[in-house]
Amino acid sequence: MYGGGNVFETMKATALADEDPILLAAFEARIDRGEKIEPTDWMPQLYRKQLIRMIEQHAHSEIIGSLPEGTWITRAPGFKRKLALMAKVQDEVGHAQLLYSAAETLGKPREEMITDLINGKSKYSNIFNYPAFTWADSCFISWLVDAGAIVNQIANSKGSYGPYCRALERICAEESFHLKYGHHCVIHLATGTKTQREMMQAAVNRWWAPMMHFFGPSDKISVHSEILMKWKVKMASNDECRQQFLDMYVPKIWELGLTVPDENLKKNTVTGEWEFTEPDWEEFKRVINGDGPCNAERIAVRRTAEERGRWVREALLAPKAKYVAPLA
Ligand code: FAQ
Repeated sequence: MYGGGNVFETMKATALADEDPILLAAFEARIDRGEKIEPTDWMPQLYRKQLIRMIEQHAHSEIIGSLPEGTWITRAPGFKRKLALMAKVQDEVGHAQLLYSAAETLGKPREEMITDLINGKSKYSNIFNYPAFTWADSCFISWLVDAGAIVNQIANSKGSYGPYCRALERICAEESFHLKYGHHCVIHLATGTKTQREMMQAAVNRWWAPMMHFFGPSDKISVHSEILMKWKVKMASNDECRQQFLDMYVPKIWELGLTVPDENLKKNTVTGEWEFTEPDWEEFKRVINGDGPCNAERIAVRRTAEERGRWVREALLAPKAKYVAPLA
């Protein structure tokens, strides 16, 4: 049972009332059989709208997500770390390109998506609105934020919309390298000098709350989960992903001698579920609605990049310039 409750029911009823019931039933039967829906297939407007919203937000998250780590490329400790981080950041931007292409198959032009991002109309992941103060913050992102992203994306790559699933498969393959790189960086710090260990612990302390928010609001209050899961766009709920992440990574964090800043965090041996302090959903709402520590900075950087790249886009789209022979 998801928290969208009445809001969701009203939205769904209004949006689906105009659809042809026979086409809708055939569409849902295809989804139930596990078939992929392709761009030229019939789909309800609500499916299209939800997919555009989710894929677009995902694309923005990749592109904005490259910023906190991107600032560490020149300061990463040593040539190998610089190279690896540069490749990772480049991959993240590439993921955004794949996702924008997948969203475009649903009819929203890329330019419009970018405009919505830089005008603050579209959301992107909460977690990239926090500052990466130290090298350890960058390592946390590379290991644990990528880990969280993989949990969600592996599940959704088995979903119903062909272009999104194919993009996710490729993205997950690359993210798994990021995860190994990030884990290696964290192991190095967590098993290093006292200063390195303290720096890593401070990063875990700073990033834990945003990481718990990362999987989205609890199922009780999630708005879109019900319809997205019914139509197999989301293959695991927000709480299921959060639980899977805790199950896979808390033991690994503890194994490194690091602690998690939540005294209520423990696995209930009877239910097998992790128990934790309820995340602060008011802070989450503030951050995703533009009022986090770095929202303004992130959008400003993106806006500048758009403006600086304008001449390249215009040159590529301009009719071929006339060749003028150089003077003899
Ligand atoms: N941040 O009803 P729900 C990455 C919004 S990729 C911001 O539960 P839904 C790679 C939600 O949009 C990370 N907003 O929503 C990387 C909705 O607002 P709306 C991104 C959030 O869609 C790693 C409202 O709250 N991954 O990290 C968040 O069913 C390292 C109600 O929520 C994806 O995008 C949030 N965390 O579930 C890059 C995966 N959570 O639109 C660089 C695909 C919720 O009504 C470095 N997306 N909201 O105004 C999804 O799986 C889903 O969209 C969820 C949210 C699970 C994120």
